[in-house]
Amino acid sequence: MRRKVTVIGAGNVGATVAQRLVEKELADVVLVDVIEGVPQGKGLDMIQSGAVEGFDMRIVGSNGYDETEGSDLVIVTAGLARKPGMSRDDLLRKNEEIVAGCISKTTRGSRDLKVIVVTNPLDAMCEVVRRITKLPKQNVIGMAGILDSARMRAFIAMELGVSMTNIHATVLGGHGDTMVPLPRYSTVAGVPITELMSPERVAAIVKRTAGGGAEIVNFLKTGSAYYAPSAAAVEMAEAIFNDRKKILPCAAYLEGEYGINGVFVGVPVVLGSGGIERIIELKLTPEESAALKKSAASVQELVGLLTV
Ligand code: A3D
Repeated sequence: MRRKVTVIGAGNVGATVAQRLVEKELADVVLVDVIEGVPQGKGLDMIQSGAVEGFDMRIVGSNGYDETEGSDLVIVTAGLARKPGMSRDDLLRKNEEIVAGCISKTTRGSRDLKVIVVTNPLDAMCEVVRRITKLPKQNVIGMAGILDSARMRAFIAMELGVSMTNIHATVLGGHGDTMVPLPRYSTVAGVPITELMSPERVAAIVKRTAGGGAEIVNFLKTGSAYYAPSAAAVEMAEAIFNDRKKILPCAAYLEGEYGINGVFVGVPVVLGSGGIERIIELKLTPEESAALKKSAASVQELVGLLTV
């Protein structure tokens, strides 16, 4: 049976997510955006790329939601980027309105719908989706940790001159300044990086990881990263569709895990056909645990400003 993914937002992340989904033949895609012509044009362009790339997936571009009926998965990338003069709270309100508006129209006819959230501020937008859709908590999953740990893996590989595929990196917490990269749980072929490089180099990699998004924005000036973010979202989709039970860092709604309650925070989860099938609780040092709780508190503060 063909699977259907609705990608809301046909901007940089959304369009690249759609492209990766069809190139991997994971699902047919409905690409939705408010800008007239953009999802239609990008969708048609992508269909034509199938003649060269060798896929026959269906891609429908739309400014409405009729075509999204019966989706298996929705990936939410619609939103505004922060503009000069716009406060974090203004951005929160604007994107809350956009995400709430979009997601309420996409659940029609969908059984056991899963939603992957990408729009920032990520952890708060996951809560918007949970509240509006009333889906079980395991069906609402935020993309951030895979991206943050992919950045850390890339920086470790650059430092040590080894393949990124041999590196595992663990980053917990909210997506933002308070994220918690964990060098103790970051390994090269099973060996913790703390045994392979000096504390100063480890600290430099942790710092660069936490500023990884801003580093790219500083280069691009008018946009933010989308190649790695889209790859991360599609890894999640693949884990769900193929019931891979992959252990991936994702934003999950915690109810007591890590001593945190009622908020989305990035933690390692088992991702399979049931969505978040399990949350893995790592043993943390008191300092790591305090950093994670601080990160959760900053998410909670934003959630307190939501109006939905
Ligand atoms: P961009 O290229 O601007 O695309 C956003 C798209 O959303 C645009 O095409 C808009 O027209 C569209 N849009 C706006 N309002 C609506 C609406 N009501 N309905 C449908 N479409 C709408 O941005 P982008 O693709 O680079 O980023 C998208 C979002 O993802 C932003 O909020 C980013 O901050 C976020 N993002 C998060 C991460 C994480 O790691 C969590 C990484 C990268 C991007």
